[in-house]
Amino acid sequence: MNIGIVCYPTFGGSGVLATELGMALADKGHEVHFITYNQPVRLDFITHKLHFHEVLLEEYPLFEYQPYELALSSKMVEVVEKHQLEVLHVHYAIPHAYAAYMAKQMLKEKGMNVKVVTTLHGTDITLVGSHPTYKTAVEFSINNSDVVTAVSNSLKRDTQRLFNIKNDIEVVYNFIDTDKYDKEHQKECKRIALAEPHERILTHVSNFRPVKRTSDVVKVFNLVQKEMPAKLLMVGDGPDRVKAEGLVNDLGISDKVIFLGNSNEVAKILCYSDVFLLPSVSESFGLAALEAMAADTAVISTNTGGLPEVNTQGKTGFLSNIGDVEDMAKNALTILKDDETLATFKANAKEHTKQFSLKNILPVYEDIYKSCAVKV
Ligand code: GMT
Repeated sequence: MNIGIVCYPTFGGSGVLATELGMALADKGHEVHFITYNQPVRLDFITHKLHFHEVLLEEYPLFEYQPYELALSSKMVEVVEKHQLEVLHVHYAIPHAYAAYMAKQMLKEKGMNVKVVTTLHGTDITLVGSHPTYKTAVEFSINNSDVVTAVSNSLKRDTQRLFNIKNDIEVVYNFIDTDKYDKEHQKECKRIALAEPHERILTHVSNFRPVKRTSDVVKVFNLVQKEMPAKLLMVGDGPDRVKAEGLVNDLGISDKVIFLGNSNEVAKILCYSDVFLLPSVSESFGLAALEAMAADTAVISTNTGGLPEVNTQGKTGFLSNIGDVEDMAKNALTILKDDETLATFKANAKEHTKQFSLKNILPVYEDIYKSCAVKV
């Protein structure tokens, strides 16, 4: 099929998922066209079946805000026409679903019928989308998509609670290319570069937005390192990074915490990890936790949103109430206390990722594209 994928090209989970999906579809022989303002960060190769169309913005002194939706919908029309796309799969409702609706209307005038699949990822519903500034347009775009998917049951429920939704929402879990993580593990894991052999390694990967509660990551680690030798790897960048670095300094643990910034090598970094910390205030799925689990890492998370659908209490890790850093630290220590317990949690985490494998989820999206493409 000829499929257009619209996403944020950044390190955020929705962009990562959309990019991995596009690359996997191209591997299976589909013609995939990414339409966005930059080359997606994880798009590390362009094959003859994988294309990138840049949405260019014209600077004009009158505009205090650039009208991105206009540029995006015009680009969508151009690419659909030129490459005969059957489906536009938009990831993250704002403004992608709205722009896709406009593109669809413009294409109708030209006698073309493109289908719009909207995947809801989380903050587009729970934080930003339901805000009165955007709510009307987001609700409209969801109700006017041909197919709507959500990345967890929790997000489906949130969407139905926060909006007046008239169409069905299909839950399609985020996925992981488990083979990629197996390959990373087969390569020599240079753990010694980051920690002494007797030290446990805890990791956090995020966009360092307030929703991730990165101060709690530092607080949990601080309690853990008081009980056992340990290091903390902080991967990613964002508004709260400076605050987290400040807290690390104040607690006098700078020699034990390494800030690595944004990275394209998450799989490689995770091969060092024993426990992954995700104390978010809201998380519709927690793709970062799934990636950690695929790299044999147990998860300490909050019990919010879709996290209980990914992390299983007492098996792949533990879940605590938001802000309960003492409980999170206690649980981390339970996992890390001896090699045998740690090995069991790591193995369970890895095993659990099988149900979220690319092999299982990719055909679900392919079926969605096929079924909506035949609808008139
Ligand atoms: O985590 C973020 O803030 C980024 C955001 C995004 O859309 O890029 O992540 C959301 O989508 C991810 C992929 O589906 C989910 O794994 C995250 O849980 C979700 N984030 C939140 O709900 C806060």
